[in-house]
Amino acid sequence: MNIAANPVIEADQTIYLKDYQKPSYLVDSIHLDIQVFAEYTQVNSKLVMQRQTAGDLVLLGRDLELKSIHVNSQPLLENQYHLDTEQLIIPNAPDIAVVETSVIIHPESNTQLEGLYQAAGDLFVTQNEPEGFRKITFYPDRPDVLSVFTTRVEADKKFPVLLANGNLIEKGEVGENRHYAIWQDPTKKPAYLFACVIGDLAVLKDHYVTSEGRNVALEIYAEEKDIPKCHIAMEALKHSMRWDEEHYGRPYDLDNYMIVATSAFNMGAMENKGLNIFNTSCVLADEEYTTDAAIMRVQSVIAHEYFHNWTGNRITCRDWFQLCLKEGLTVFRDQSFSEDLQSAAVQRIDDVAVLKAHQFPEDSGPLSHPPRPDHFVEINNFYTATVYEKGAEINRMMATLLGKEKFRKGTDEYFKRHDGQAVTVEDWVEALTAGSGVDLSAFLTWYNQPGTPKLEAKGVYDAAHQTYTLSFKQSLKAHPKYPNLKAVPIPVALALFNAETGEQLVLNSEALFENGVKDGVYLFDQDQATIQFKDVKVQPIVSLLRNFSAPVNLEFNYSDADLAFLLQFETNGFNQWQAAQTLLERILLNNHDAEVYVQAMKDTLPVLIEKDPLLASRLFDVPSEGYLGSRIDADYNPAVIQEKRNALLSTLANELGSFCKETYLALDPDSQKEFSQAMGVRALKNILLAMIARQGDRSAFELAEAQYNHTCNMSERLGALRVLVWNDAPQASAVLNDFYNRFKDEALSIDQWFMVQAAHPKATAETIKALTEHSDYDLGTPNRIRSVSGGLNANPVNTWSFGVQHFIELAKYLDEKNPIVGSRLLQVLSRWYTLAEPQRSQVKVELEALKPLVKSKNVSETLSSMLNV
Ligand code: B3K
Ligand code: ZN
Repeated sequence: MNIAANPVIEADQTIYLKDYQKPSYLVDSIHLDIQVFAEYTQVNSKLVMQRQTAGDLVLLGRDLELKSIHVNSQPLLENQYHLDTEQLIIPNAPDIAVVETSVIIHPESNTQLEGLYQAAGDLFVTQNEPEGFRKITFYPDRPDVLSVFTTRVEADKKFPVLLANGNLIEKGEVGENRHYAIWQDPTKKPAYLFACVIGDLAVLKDHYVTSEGRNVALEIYAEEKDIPKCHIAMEALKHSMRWDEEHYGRPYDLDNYMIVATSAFNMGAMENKGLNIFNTSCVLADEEYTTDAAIMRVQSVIAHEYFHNWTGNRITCRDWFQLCLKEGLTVFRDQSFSEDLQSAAVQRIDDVAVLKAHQFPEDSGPLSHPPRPDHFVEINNFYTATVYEKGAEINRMMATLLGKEKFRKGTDEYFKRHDGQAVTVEDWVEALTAGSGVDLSAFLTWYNQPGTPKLEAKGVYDAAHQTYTLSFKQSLKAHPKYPNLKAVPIPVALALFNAETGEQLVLNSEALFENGVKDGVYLFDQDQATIQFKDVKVQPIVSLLRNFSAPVNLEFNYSDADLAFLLQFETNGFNQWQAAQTLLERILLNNHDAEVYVQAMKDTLPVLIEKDPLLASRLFDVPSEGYLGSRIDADYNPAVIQEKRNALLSTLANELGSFCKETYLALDPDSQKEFSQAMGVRALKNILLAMIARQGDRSAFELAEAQYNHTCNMSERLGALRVLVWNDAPQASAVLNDFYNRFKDEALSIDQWFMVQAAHPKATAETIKALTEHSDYDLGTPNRIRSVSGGLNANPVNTWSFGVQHFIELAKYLDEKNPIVGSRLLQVLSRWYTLAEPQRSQVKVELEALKPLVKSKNVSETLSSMLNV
């Protein structure tokens, strides 16, 4: 009997992209037989393998107890193979080898939530991306090995639901108490897309007829009480199916599509072929129990996983370095889908806000890496904002440059060329180039180098010659590991406005053409360049990077008055928001006067609230303390930022005075027909309520209490709860108790209850201790850990004081129990080196002290990168 235990970290386990080699064997088919028992699970597998290149036959396996192994029906003697903690190697294997293994695994004690694990008493699920399948059976577990899977699942009848990918081809009984189901997936797929589910769940059923006439059975599995909360996800699924047909010409290819919800999940969801597994937080949506933001997220994640069926599943990645090929493209696709669901400008604002709050800091610190990394120790550490969000931006830039029609021709070519294959980023860019007829090869530079480019621009108006000259310069901060940084192609969407009237200028199209400005987009792909607009009869104000046409840091010599002008007159909602953000950042970080912003808001809001209340609500977004901290590279003092931000919030509350209360009282979300409009009104009301409270107006508490009590909508209830709790209103503890009692059986709502308290502006170490000692706190449920840790981290003063210990303790505890989540939580501290002394050195000592205590590749790699500044 051999046990492949957890690997011990060795000196250098770095894997390099340049070392990629084809697998020596392919797998034509795999038959899996998974028998679940209370104390163990037995997995028998039969792989039909064929030699492709010279070399040993290599099967990867981790934490597997090998009971038997046969090749071409002959038992393999111990001296005929090598087994270590990570792989089983068979030298001199025949060219056609039928490999049969039997192993024992322990899903019932798998806390890492990777491979097959028991998620709750009555539920077993899998998570195999990127390398979980090797924890189920021995297999060439790499994305470029595609095979046809047949799966037999057997379990006690107390688990009535037995699911795997593909079509159900047989089911039956095994003795009195056990039963089985056999599933076959006709599509070849890599092992990371394998899934099975064994449990006791209820199901919501529907169906969808594809553009090709295929009638697809749709099923969402969840706990019985949660089935009513699955309708929004079901509608979003049908909508996504139609959307992908209409926008990319991609119909669904199987007769069923199943989604299973579980609360024990490390991330949002997983796109297993025809059998998605979702975190409950990304599938359950209901106005009474979950917020508007959560409802939007459910729709976008449902779409994201569905869109993977083509971008990820039918065309997959050759190796894990290419992760952003499927993730960047699929995020771009889900963002575009969501832009159709609500105010497109607000969707863009929210996506860019995430990019700037997470990806920009990541890319300027020790965890910076190219969207396509060229080396890693633990691939799970590379499911990052850079791979996902910056990856999406690269696709958006190419799409912007090509325009709708050519982009579609490019994607059509990609699907035509590579359906059924495991490919690279180069294959994608080449197909787009061939299909569109536009050479996009320069965009590969974006994939291959790290860092956020700085885009410096200057504008000069010459009234005598009626010209407006714009000059551009791009640069990247030097990076020790990437000495040859190159200029990247930057699509700059722009418009000129008449400074007197606020109207957009219609420009001389011939001159635009000469300058290379097409459809309002100038492609800046040199280190420096200048363009000139002619016949500009009035002083213009330029709006640059409209809709955030490239993921760069823009520096332009705007006056505050110019920004106020853009806040009011830009017709691109994203750039209105960007102007507000720049003004607010200047007030907070460069001590500019708040008056210009306040006046611009007064001038803009009355009309905008009528037209687009959601966009109006976003114009109030005062950059968070965390975001502001990420803009500071040295001598960062979180308390100073907090003080300035609080002062600004008070100024705004006072300056906007009676406007807030009058508007609050006049707004009624129930009078809106569209969900997105009602959501906007709710968002606005919550902001205004917080402002009224900040003015010190005691009636705010009564308004909040009334809002809390007279609604069935979670966004309204939570908005009111926050105002009462965060301002220590006399009603605070009563509403907290009420909320708890109302929702005690609703895990997602209770997550919010934890978060509100952890994010209290005056939360102390004791507050957090009390929450983590609460009987509903559970270190086995990532959602619950994130609710408290996320709440704590909303206040960087806390993060960088007692929070340091909190996150280090979590990383230590999770290092063995759940290293994926442990590594992720530790990253909260990655900007420690920007702190002012003595905090900087204190945190460094604590991080150094953690080093010898952690063993997982996940946490160790993150920690050593973090310390390598
Ligand atoms: N592809 C999965 C992510 C898997 C993460 C593994 N640590 C979800 C998604 O991006 O759709
Ligand atoms: Zn994805």
